[in-house]
Amino acid sequence: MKVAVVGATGMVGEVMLQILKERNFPITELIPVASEKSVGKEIEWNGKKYVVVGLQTAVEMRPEIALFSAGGDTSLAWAPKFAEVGTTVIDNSSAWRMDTSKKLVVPEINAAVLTKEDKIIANPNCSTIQMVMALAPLHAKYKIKRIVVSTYQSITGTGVKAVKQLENEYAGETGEMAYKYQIHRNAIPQCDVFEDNGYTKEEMKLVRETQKILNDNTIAVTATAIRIPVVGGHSEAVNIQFENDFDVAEIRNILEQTSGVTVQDNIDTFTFPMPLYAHGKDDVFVGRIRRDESQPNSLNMWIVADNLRKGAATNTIQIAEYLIANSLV
Ligand code: 2RA
Repeated sequence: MKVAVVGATGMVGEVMLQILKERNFPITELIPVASEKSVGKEIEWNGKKYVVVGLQTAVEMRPEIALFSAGGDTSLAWAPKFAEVGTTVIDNSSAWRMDTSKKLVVPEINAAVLTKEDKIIANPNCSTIQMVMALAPLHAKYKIKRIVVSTYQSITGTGVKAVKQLENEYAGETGEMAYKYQIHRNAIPQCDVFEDNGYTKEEMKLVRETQKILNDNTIAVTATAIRIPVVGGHSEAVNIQFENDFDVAEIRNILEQTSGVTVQDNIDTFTFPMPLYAHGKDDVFVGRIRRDESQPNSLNMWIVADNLRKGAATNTIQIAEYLIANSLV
């Protein structure tokens, strides 16, 4: 399989390369792609050296698959060009997620929607992926009526500039700011820009993408997305109201049986998920599972995942693996 990684020198791109190697993805030819300023750079992957190429060169090389993490503008401009030469694009930006003609996929949940005709496939937002991984099996069993989610998001979701800002602030140095405010010893209630309704794009992604992936626009979702100075992954406090009542032990059992989900939930042994320990892992970790005693048919839980892995790179590569396994590329 000839595979292009578009954004190969970025934070998610580098994790995609790492995971392609970890999972022994069937690559016969790797095409690392980046912006003009990185063209010509050498990268090493799987014991071999590769020269970074530009987008037009990569299109002309006609890869079977192109894994994108290069921002929405690049994806809007170049994903169609790859698709025109027969490449299947799996894109990490938000550019195509809400396009009604494009599939938005978490393989464990809705990979079955994919067909040979899908040449541009959207990878959901990291905070959406980890939430729906835990909620999809519960929705199937108890039918979700409403979700209230507060996220506590890693600075790696913003990118290298944010990591550098935190390092500078740790060291008491000044430097380029990724955020309007200091992030060290702080919590910033803004992830991405604000929309007209007073919610940020990040919060509205949790609303819109959840409904699309679960294929149910009756699910009410409201979100608050917070940036905090951690690097291991995103954490989410989720309150779910179901149409039907449930048994907490059965909820826990369903989650324990769910592929890609690990339940870490025992307050007697202080066992619960934390980003420090989710870092570098592909599972979605769920704990603090408990009935919401303030209203009927309602549950609280805490969900943690590495936002660069299952939240981005791993999910993207799992989609590609599904396409290959089902002869869709
Ligand atoms: C963030 N989910 O964390 C967004 C984009 N990676 O900033």
